[in-house]
Amino acid sequence: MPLIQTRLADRIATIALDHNAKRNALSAELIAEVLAAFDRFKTEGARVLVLRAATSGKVWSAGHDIDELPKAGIDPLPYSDPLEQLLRGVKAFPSPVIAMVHGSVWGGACDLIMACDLVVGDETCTFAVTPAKLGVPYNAVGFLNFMSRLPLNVVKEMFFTAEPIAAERAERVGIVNAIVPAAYLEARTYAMAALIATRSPAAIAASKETIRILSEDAAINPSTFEYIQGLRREVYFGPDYKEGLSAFAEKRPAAF
Ligand code: LCV
Repeated sequence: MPLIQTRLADRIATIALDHNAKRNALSAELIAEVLAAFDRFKTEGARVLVLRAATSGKVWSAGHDIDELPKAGIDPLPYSDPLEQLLRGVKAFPSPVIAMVHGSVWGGACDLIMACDLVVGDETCTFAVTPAKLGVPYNAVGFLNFMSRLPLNVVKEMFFTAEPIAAERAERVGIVNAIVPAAYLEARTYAMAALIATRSPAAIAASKETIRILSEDAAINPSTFEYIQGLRREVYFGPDYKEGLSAFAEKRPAAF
């Protein structure tokens, strides 16, 4: 059974996450299907892409598939990680990617939201970043995704508390472009998509890539990078990451 649904109509592509049994966890298998759909839609000339959940359940996506996180002692978010590949795929897709959000968004799925170009949510959407719950040392690019979008104090609140930010505040701090009533979420999202689809795809593709390059331009010298990697290594070799994974597997709160 496919883990996503896809559609292309009026030059608007849709990818719908459809693995509710695992709350649309971003597994390697689901991500491979999404990346293949990106390639297909790029070939078919999609002018805009809507990324959504297939059903209007409580959860948009539960984030990284925790069962696929390496056990302790290995970097849990390497460059080659499927989730990191997905984030790069969204940014590299030549047309705007609009996240349409109903329900809760967790962990790496928040990073996915940050990688999307536009976000439209309804009153049910919430956003929780969870490395501190799992003892995961987040990665530099991931932090930059949040830092280039949100005020630093909001980034720190999200990463230090791991608490969900609800719809009204998510709009106020800038996680989402607009919050609309659930009944109008689809119409509002696809109206925005239809408008974008009438604009110059060449100009938009150049704009999207230019903004990506400028927003990711963070000068850092090799010794600083190695220092950051050392900070992360202490965490994924340490007791917290082990406890975070065990707590999730045993369905109990972590005791750090
Ligand atoms: C695998 C899952 C998951 C899941 N993976 O349903 O950002 S970082 O650094 O932390 C990064 C590493 C990351 O993204 O980590 C993942 C962060 N995600 C979370 O912390 C969310 C974990 N999930 C939950 O808190 C709950 O599942 C939510 C609140 C999303 C939904 O709760 P609900 O009661 O509706 P269940 O918890 O019963 O989950 C249904 C099934 O999906 C699995 C979960 O193990 C369960 O499987 P079983 O039916 O086999 O027990 N599942 C949920 N999330 N991220 N598997």
